[in-house]
Amino acid sequence: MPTPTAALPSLARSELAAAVNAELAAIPFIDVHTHLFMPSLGKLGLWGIDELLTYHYLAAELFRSNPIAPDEYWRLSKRDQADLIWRSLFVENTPVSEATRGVTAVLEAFGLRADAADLREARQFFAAQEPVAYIPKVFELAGISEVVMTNDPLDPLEAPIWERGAAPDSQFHAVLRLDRILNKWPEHWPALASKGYAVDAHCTGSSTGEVRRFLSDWQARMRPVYMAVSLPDTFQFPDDGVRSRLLAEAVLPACRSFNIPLSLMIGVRYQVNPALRLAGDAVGRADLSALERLAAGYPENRFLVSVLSRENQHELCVYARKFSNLMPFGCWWFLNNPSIVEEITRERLEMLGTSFIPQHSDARVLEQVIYKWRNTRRTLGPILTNTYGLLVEDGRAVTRTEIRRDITRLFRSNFEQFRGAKAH
Ligand code: FIX
Ligand code: ZN
Repeated sequence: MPTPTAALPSLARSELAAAVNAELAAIPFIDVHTHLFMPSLGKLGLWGIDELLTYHYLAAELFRSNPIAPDEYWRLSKRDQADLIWRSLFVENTPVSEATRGVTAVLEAFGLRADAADLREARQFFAAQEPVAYIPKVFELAGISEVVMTNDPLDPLEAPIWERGAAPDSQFHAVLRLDRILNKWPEHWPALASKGYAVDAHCTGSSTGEVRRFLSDWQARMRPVYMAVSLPDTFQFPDDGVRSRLLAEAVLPACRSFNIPLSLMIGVRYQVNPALRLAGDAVGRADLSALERLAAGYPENRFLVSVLSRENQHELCVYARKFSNLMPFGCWWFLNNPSIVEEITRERLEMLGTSFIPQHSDARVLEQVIYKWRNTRRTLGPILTNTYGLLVEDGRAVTRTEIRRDITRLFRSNFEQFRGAKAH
């Protein structure tokens, strides 16, 4: 963190861009949603060129530029998948998409050739990295101080590591992810029952109380900074289904007792093309009146909210103006492209001032934070400069200290305050 300085003189309009970009570069951000894993979670953590190239965003793009059938692609080794993607999207075609250009930005950040005909040099470099020493270097290149993970207590690979005792890491904050419980109860209630929680197929009787006990056990184990769930575009609340009952009787009371927010990521159309596996999800406009009823009905709860449909963004801003227990965050997934990030961020600044969280990376592979945060800074610079320029034009001077305060609020303290009590 830059050392605090006394208030600096007001800036001329011509000085704003340099001040904004310097403060964006100097302030380490908190990445409030990723799929990265702390070192003690072992091989769950993905890094290196083959993982970067086989990211599900790039797999989806491959099938548009190469005739290979998905089933045939999935039968290839990870190395062969990466070679095919490199050849198809980076050699035979120009890597102009957000996700392909991102890989070139990572290579450039490490001084590696982004126009190589093959992956020999890149593989040699990444194979020589030692993860624990490497992570701080990657975070420094990305300009982030810490990331928030996605941790699934019912994941058969991850849960046992936590149950054996995973060493915490101050740069990786845990999150209790609830998709299997809230969205797929029929498939997953037996896993809870097998662990001694008295739940049943229809979530009746002691089930919601037992889910609350399960959440309590995992809160003690993980010390999560929030709980989270991804929700379909069809999400309704309340309805007469299991998810509404679990939210009302287990999850929301648990969040209140732990003093942590619930993150709602709304608007996914799951597996519209199952052949693409993780790349098979799409987007749908959601009915955000469900969010209105949650925010109004549970004023003691705090909700981090990201919506996947561009068409839902403006109404999310309006709801955030009505309910201060809503915190819009990020330009999620298919929205994390400069053309859309600009639209969303400008309307948030216009309607919410600096009381929102502009971005998260959603990184699944460690080095992705390098390009995702470079892109955020590159997109945010002109937007903030323009915002301050309008303010100067309308008669209010701006100082460097104020710009530093605002960027710190947007990318650090909004989250730190909204998450509530510090993780133990
Ligand atoms: O639900 C989520 O956390 C989504 O971000 C992921 O499921 C999605 O695959 C993703 O990585 C988007 O960027
Ligand atoms: Zn995610």
